[in-house]
Amino acid sequence: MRLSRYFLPILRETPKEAEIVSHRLMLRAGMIRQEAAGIYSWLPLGLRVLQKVATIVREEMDRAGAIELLMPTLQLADLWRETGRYEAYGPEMLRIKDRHERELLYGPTNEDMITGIFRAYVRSYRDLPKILYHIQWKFRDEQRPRFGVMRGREFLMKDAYSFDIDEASARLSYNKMFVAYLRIFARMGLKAIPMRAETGPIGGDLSHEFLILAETGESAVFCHADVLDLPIPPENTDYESDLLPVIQQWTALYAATGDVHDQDRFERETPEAKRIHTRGIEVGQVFYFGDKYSKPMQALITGPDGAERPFQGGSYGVGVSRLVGALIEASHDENGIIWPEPVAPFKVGIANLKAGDDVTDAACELIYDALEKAGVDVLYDDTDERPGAKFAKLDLIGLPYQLIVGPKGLASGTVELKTRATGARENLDAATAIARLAGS
Ligand code: 5CA
Repeated sequence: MRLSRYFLPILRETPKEAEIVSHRLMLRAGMIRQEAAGIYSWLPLGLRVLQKVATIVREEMDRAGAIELLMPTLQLADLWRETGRYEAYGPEMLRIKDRHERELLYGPTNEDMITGIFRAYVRSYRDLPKILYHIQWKFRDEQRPRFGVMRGREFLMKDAYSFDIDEASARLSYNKMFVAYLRIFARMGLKAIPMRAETGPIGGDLSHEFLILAETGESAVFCHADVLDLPIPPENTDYESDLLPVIQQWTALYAATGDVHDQDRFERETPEAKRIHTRGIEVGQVFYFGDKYSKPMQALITGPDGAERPFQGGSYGVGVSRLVGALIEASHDENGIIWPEPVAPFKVGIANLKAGDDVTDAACELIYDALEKAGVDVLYDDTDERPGAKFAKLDLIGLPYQLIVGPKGLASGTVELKTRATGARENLDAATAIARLAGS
């Protein structure tokens, strides 16, 4: 992409309304624009990150055997009346009427709808287990939308739902999602810790929240330091094998959010030097809730014994849009964002230090073409801004690499490759720089 043709509205001023660094940087870097409280447009740069996050989530869900579908954002109120949640959900639910005075709502979650879908088609234990998921916008009329996309009113969620014949089998589905979550966050370069959690309005008796540690997080967290260094299940994990040892390893050490924290137990189980008490950002949550929805909705499955029973369910959410903010909270410096490579909007930015100079332009074009052909996501700053402004912009938007191309270097046959995270700079000939960027 050529910057001269791109849409990257960088803000010079630090927006006053933004309280935390990720919100400030997302606004300044031209990633999002607020349309109403807690409601954002995703500008091109932000959208690229959102899509990369969603792709990682999708790949790991598919790997774990979950199946993607897409449910609508608008739902009939009658569906929610079947489970009693229409009344129970309260003012967080956005209620809407269509032209026929039919009551609708903008979905804050989809347990009721997916149960309706399942009920319509699946009758036999032979069709189980199943895990279905979608990546769809949700609306929750939060009392205090804040921190940009971290606590929005409209936000993108991946929500998965599991269907099993009995509790033992449902726990296997829960474990699959648990393992998939460990992989999802690790692939983005995040250390997300599963913690025992409250179940809230989703219900159920078994739940873990996945949190990344950050001072700006909204939840108090307490955990054993060693949980930060546990191994992530590998890509070739067999999701049909026994995953319990992984779950046990990850749940053996103390880790709890403030809501369920037990100080005595924490002190008993964790040596003082290992006690971490900080704040965290919830990036995902998994629930096992049994027949909470299938029973009132009469979503019945015939078991091997011929008897009908409600299926055993669980639901599994990932805050896809929240993750974009959380990633920045976890990775930035005073100059801007530092994207981990798997979620970076572009892998490399080329800075042409003397646009209009034939030799420099030609070298940049050559490098740009070669990188595009090699399939590298590249942003080429071909504008005639002065070098200092170009460097500041590239630092702000946080691409993992910068390729700095100017007449001086070219005279001695080199370009400069800067690594954003470390600030390391190397002078290389263009071919080596291209090979390096195309290779890793
Ligand atoms: N139905 C279940 C799981 S499928 C559910 O709704 N779970 S949840 O309420 O925990 O939400 C799932 C994830 O969405 C959370 O872990 C969080 O990362 C994200 N999330 C929740 N509320 C918001 C919000 N207001 N803004 C941005 N992300 C949110």
